[in-house]
Amino acid sequence: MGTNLDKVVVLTGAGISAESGVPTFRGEAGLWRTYRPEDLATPSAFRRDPALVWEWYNWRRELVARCEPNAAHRTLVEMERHIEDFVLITQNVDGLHQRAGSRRVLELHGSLWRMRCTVEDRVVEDHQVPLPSIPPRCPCGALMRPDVVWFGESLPSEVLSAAHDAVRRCRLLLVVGTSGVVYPAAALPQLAHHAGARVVEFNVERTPISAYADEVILGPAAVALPRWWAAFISAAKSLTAT
Ligand code: BJW
Repeated sequence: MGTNLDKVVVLTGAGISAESGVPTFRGEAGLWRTYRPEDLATPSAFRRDPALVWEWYNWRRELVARCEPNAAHRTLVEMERHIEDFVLITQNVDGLHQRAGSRRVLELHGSLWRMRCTVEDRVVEDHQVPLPSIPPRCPCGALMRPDVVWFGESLPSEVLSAAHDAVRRCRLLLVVGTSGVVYPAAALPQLAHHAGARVVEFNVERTPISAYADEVILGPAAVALPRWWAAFISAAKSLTAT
């Protein structure tokens, strides 16, 4: 275990919220087992049937609103407090990192809790569950859409570039609960590895990232991450004491 207490980046995926009760996308109980991404998570699906897409997002907002952050989310809040140069990058749209208390979160794929106008630049934070009307409309009359990144869409360029910068200069990258198959997010661990950072993966199973990770910790994130952090901080303290 390395004990550098600076330049730490964490990349999270749906698996970190699994123990909070938020379904992942892939795997046995994943959303894509029941719903086809091309019907619900693409710009053409939204053009075809905005009400259907909004019904699905409304259901997911209701589900997530009933969930609480878990011990893995809370560990990342602790890490942000202790580590000066710490960056949390998430692919998740559930907002649980922020609800746990993480202050600076780079949201690569947007948020369930924002919507944006399909005509104007207007982005609105909205936490109403259920939504009072579906599909919601902007005051200008145009349709609002979820402020998330669908397949075939570009990631927000400033967020992606901040994530690239952080990953390029980090010394330690923790990758927590992602299948590592959705790009460009899936390229971030490779980028860190090639830049010389130590890559530690937390997952319940091996993924494509496991092939080059320096350490793979198998187990539920809500157990494995707090345990790893307790060992990390105690090793760092004993090093500074000597
Ligand atoms: C636990 C656990 C526990 C369970 N503890 N772990 C280059 C190569 C190949 C393809 C492409 C490429 N570049 C672009 C593409 C196309 C596409 C893509 O990557 N497709 C692949 C699927 C093949 N990418 C895009 O379209 C992206 N846009 C883009 O690149 O624009 C430029 C461009 C456009 C067109 C052509 C070329 C370039 C956009 C991707 C947007 C992804 N959007 C979604 C939906 C967000 C909104 C919403 O939620 O509704 O984002 S899809 C979905 O996947 C969601 C997630 O953020 C994302 C990643 O999933 P994640 O988080 O990894 O979840 P799972 O379910 O996959 O995995 C969970 C993991 O947790 C598993 O490993 C479990 O084992 C583990 N786990 N319990 C720890 N308790």
